[in-house]
Amino acid sequence: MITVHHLNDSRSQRILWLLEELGLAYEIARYQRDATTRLAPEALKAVHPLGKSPVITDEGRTIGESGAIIDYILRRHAPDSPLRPDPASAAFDDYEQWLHYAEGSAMLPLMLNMYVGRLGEAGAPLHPRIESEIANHIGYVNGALAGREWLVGDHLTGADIQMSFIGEVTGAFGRLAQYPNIEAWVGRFQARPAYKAALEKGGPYSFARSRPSPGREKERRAEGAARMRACGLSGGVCGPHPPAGCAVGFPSPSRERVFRFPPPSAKPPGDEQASEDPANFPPGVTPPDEFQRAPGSLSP
Ligand SMILES: N[C@@H](CCC(=O)N[C@@H](CS)C(=O)NCC(=O)O)C(=O)O
Repeated sequence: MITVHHLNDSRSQRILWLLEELGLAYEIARYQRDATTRLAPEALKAVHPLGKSPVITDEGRTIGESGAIIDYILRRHAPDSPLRPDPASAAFDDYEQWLHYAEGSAMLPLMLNMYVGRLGEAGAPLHPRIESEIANHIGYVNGALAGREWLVGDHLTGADIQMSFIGEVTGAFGRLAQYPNIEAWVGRFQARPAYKAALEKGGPYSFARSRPSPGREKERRAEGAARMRACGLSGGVCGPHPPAGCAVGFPSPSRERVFRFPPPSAKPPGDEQASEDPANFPPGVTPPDEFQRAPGSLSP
């Protein structure tokens, strides 16, 4: 039986989705990210030397890399599934391209955006190149989806499942509104019963939820800045005002966030109790979306 070594809130979610689409029996071995760094636990290295997820084990074999796993499962366990085009067809060539493209090319500028964003001003010279590569790649995917529901042919294939993480990360960075074909496609695949079943089995998956579009982000910044002025603070924005204090932060998903309690009136500026943990929002207060990811995150 296939075992999916599943790291919470990660790319292995798409392998669970594939298995649900196919209706194959499988087991989940669960691994939990470090709460601060979001890195995988050492235990994953006992399964595969890289210690990354997804990894599957099956009949004595260990397979890593999402694209290879999707190929393996379809080839060995469901060769006639419509999720895998006929290897003799031109559609199969497109399908293979997407399987490789997702992690081989499209993820790179998205990852760079996350890592370089952590450098603050020091990373500024790299941003134009990163932005143009995001526009290049995500624009390419958006163009490929123009006038069609799925990436290959007229139905869902493993290519959509492999590429789904690209669409979802684009959404998690608040960029989907710029790419309406991707946005519609993400909505389409997230509505599938098998996708939902996989979510239930996999546990909380933050990438399923898109952040507000840049237009809405601008409004939220303005609202946050007004709350900051009301607090007599500057240099960030304020989340929805907690009853017991002030939440100060920077809304960009790529910038460091700091949360400070209690309100500045209770302690002199610079001496506030600082916490990077959204859990430190007062009881009953939900941190705004942009504060959900821990600033020490080193892995999407
Ligand atoms: N290209 C690989 C990427 C695997 C990967 O980096 N997975 C992340 C989770 S999305 C991971 O395991 N991160 C934990 C860590 O690096 O410690 C694939 O698609 O399988």
